[in-house]
Amino acid sequence: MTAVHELNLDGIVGPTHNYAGLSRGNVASTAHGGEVSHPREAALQGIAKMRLLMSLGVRQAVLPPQERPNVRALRRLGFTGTDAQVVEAAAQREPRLLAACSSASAMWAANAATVVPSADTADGRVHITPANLVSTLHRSLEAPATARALRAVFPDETRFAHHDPLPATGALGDEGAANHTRLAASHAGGGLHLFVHGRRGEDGGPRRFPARQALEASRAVARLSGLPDGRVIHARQAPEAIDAGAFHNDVVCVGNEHVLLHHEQAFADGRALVARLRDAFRRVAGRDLVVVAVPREAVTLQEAVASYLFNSQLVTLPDGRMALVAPAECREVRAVAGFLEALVEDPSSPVAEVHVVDTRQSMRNGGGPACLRLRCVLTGEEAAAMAPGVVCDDALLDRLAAWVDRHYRDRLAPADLGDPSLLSEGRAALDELTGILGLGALYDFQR
Ligand code: SUG
Repeated sequence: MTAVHELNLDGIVGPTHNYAGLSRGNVASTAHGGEVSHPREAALQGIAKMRLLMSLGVRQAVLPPQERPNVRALRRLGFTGTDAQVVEAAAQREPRLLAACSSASAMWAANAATVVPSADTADGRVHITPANLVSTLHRSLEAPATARALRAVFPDETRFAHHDPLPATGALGDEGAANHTRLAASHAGGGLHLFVHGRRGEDGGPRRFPARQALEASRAVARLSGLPDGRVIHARQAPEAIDAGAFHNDVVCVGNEHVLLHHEQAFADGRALVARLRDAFRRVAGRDLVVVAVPREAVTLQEAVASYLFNSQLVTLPDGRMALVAPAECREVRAVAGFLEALVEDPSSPVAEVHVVDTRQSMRNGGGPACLRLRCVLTGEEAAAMAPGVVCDDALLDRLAAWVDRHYRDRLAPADLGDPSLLSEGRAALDELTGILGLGALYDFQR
């Protein structure tokens, strides 16, 4: 059981999935703020995506949703009384704060943490650093519960090193694996780690939208993970990419093993970066890096952001070829559809297959297929040391789909967030879920 493989930990979409327009710089979140959402459909789309990945031979596990609305956070903001009174008062007096405290944003597991495989770390353990997500209020509330959930999923401290999230300040803004790509000759080989930031400390950065990831945060995560300098490259996101709506690097770039697919305008000084990556990769992996840089003439940044082409999952198939699991929107943006057709037809292309997946409910909040998963490269022994109940097979996905059908609302309008029964419905659902996943008393309300 030593075979090293990729396992995707997908966030289960929570029962309060809604469109509150909370993320400035995320154009989908802003465009769809105030619309009616469909939590049941959203969660089932996530489960269907996991089924597709499993049919491609990729292993899959789940990360449970967080409790929302977050009554503890509302109490910290001065609301008092019973839990129902807290929610009702917040709905009346601070509906924006209630929306932030009700977001199901923990579903985007690519932002949960940075995970560094044991082959690359000084102590031979997998290193896990939960992201502080301080750039937005609603996401900053995730970190403590994410840290707790990851410890429950990877309980064996002899194999998994859990770090605390970085201090919660803008100067150390960290958004997790969405700005981190591991490149390697194969999953089993030693890796080169590309960390991408949008700014240095508080200065610099784009003009229109905020840059979320700080260089100092990326450096700290690399240090905490025990990565030697020779395995790390820090790169700056191009301000124009952020200003076009690429609030995370995984909106303009995806890598897998020895392949890096990126938009030509993803990075500041992109050509020099690619040259550095090629050099370092040859040294670390002993082979050439395959780089597919998509030029603006083929796909503009706006088309990349509208389609989430680069938020596809690039995965290795059991026979060693690669497949791209792309959001359905890629079929609807003509330039992107044409690019993907040419990519699979080109015999020299590293991508053999494209599969499209419907993640529209999540996409309307700016979260594509890759946002919904946290990639973990694990040895067989490490995978076997995970909490067994979260690792997916068809039977678990069937049970989860039935659980969603039983507990989730069909629709949620912004005004529904003030309905205190959403809290009791959510607790009933999560209480049953921890039983299904065998995670014990994970939530405050269970303790
Ligand atoms: O942080 N959207 C998320 C989307 C995260 C996508 N993740 C990656 N690219 N890896 C965000 O902006 C919107 C919530 C709302 O508006 O209701 C939101 O949080």
